[in-house]
Amino acid sequence: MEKLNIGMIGYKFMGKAHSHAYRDIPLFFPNTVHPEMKVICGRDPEGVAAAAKQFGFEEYSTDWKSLLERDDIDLIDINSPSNTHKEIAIAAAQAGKHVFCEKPLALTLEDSREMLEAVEASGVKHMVGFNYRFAPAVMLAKKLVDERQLGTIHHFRAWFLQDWLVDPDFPRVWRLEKDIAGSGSHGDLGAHLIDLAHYLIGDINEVIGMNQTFIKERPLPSQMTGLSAKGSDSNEKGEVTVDDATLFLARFANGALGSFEATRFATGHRCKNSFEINGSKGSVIFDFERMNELQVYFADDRDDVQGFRRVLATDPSHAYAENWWPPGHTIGYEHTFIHEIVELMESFREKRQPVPNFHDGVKCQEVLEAVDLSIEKEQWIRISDVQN
Ligand code: SOE
Repeated sequence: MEKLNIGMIGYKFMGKAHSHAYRDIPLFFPNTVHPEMKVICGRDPEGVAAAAKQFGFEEYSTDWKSLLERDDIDLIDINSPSNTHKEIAIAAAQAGKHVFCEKPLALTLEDSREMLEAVEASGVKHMVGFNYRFAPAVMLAKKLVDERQLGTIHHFRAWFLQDWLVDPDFPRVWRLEKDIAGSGSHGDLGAHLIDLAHYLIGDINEVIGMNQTFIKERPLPSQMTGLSAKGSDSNEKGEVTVDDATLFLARFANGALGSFEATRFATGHRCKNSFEINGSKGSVIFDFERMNELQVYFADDRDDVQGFRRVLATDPSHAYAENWWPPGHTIGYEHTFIHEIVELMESFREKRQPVPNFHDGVKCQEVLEAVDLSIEKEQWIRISDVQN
């Protein structure tokens, strides 16, 4: 079996999710290329040493550049904060390494374009981490749209609701700093919705948005912490420089209308990534909290049984399901990453680019930027205007 040597940068939330996927692939997808977990890299020697041991990497390093000089590393997997993506991805591509980068691809559209240029110039493979595409129920929705089972699409409405910032004492973590994160709910959650919209419905022509930072200052954290940070004991406060919530409307190139809502202030909702598609012949509803299910409505069902049916996407006819458990035995969040990385591994076996790749990352960044511009100018912005 062909093998691919992985060098990973970053070892927190996404580093763990990707590592888990690398470990599961030989067991559940034995016929694809096998990832070899070579080196994991991070700034804190103790933290990264512990992660290497726990995740199963052969070695660890505190110097990401050293990974690029090694002949035994084929792919650089970037899980570090968004402000590091550009430098690492471009350097990796120039060193001839394949690149897998977490979303959002970059802090700005311009940066993402430079990243795309670099990977294209060096001819390496490139992938961006839009993992929700890989939930089998989402892939079923895509199949129904592509087969025109839902007819002409009129509406796409999507919402990604979290509530981890409602407490004003939650510390000003790096995700709330524009210089590091690029944006707040917009690039973190909205980026997933935009990617799903591109995947399921197609290109967006124009957008208009609004946003809000509800709490403008927060106590500074005592260390670099993530989503699971508890209240800070610091008296010193720092400015929140990103959006807490961003909402926007969109017109798709195919005539459909879209509405998008991304927020970290939806009290009671921990990670509700959902969309609904309404077409002339039917509708579908996906809710990540019930990620094994797709609700499906067909307008030509008999009158007396009209209604949404609940389809459990765990049968052999559903994407990736044959590699898992017998029908009805459900899968979880981590499986979206496993499927995503199977796509990456398959791209090596089939000698093609994986999807979604940096082209999709740039497309997403175009919409993110157009929405920001529309908020600044208080007007509709055409995507073609930010493309030029
Ligand atoms: C945190 O807001 C987060 O973990 C995102 O960074 C992920 O991309 C999303 O999947 C869930 O929420």
